[in-house]
Amino acid sequence: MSDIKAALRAQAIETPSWAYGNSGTRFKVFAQRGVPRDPYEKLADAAQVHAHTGAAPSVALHIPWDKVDDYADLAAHASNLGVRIGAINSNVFQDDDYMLGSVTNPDPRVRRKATDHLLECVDIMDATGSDTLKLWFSDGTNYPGQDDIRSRQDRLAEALAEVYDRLGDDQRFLLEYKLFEPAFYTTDVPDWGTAYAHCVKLGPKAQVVVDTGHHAPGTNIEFIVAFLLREGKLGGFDFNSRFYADDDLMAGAADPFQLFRIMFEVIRGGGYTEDVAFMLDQCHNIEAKIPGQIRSVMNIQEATAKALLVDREALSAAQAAGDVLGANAVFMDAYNTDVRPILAEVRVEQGLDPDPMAAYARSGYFEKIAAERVGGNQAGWGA
Ligand code: LRH
Ligand code: MN
Ligand code: MN
Repeated sequence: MSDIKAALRAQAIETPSWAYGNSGTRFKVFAQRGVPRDPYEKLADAAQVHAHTGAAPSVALHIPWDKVDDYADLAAHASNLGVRIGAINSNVFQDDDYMLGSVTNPDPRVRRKATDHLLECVDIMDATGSDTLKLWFSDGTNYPGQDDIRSRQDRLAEALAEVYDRLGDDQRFLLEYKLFEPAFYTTDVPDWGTAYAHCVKLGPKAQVVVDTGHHAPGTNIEFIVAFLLREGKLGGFDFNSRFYADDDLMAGAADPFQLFRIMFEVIRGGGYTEDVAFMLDQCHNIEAKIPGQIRSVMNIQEATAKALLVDREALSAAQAAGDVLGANAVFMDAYNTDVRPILAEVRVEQGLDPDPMAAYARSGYFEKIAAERVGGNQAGWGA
């Protein structure tokens, strides 16, 4: 049990700056009280999640949503708040120029502009001390014949190679795939196989990131995790949950069993190290944002605790014996364990409140930001 507690104490879950801003769907962005007015305030909110969970020490930025004049100053601000800057997420999807694609656009001028943005993100990594660049491309086509599928792969490869060459020794990029949206016919990086093939060609500093909301319904995500880990190509996760498409709901809310199965494969595959980044990529459209992040962190901790509880020896023995029901029972025993008491103990041992949700609610932080931040409604999807 002490091993499990140590493993839980070591877990770090990165929260995204954009989770703290107003968000919504294309139908409506609902403004909430107290939302941050700038990246500095987003970091302050993220620091609250870390203060109450002890498990969210880094914050992902999204550029240009989090554009500031002085990134070193932003990193110093993070450090004063007890957190640090995590992955830098590029954004080549919100500019009129990108209507027909960014790095895969048929127009070389647009491709240059997009690649320059990615290179600028590496500059921001240098300035903030971030070691991870996250690349997601909305590129694709809507109609058969619209553009040449294969040429678009060539253009993608060319841009990725340029960014790869710009990375420092201790930096890496994670290539994110997504089945569809905003493109509806072809997507240039639609699946893990496409991302994997590009990353293999580039080398060890290119890895795949699995956003749990980016697959066709019914996809066995834990298989993808097992496969990528076995190949040394799993760089991290964008955790969120979904009922239909890329819903960006709280991790572990829609399918906690799937999250457990994923965490089991991470642990089984030797990926429970700082080399595999656990990041949240969520929007809190109707729920309060800071508690929404706290709940998500706790859901991941619970799935992790259950995965750590799997009796691996008993499981291997049952598997070797071909004992189908026995193996499944070992697995389910772990999943059906109530791990909330162990996690509460771990928190108390770390000097934290055993109940982060209640501790945050009692802290008065929300009342303070609601009074102070009048007029704050930008950030993320609401920008
Ligand atoms: C794309 C995505 C990607 C973006 C984020 C805001 O759907 O998952 O990670 O950067 O959403
Ligand atoms: Mn994502
Ligand atoms: Mn997404």
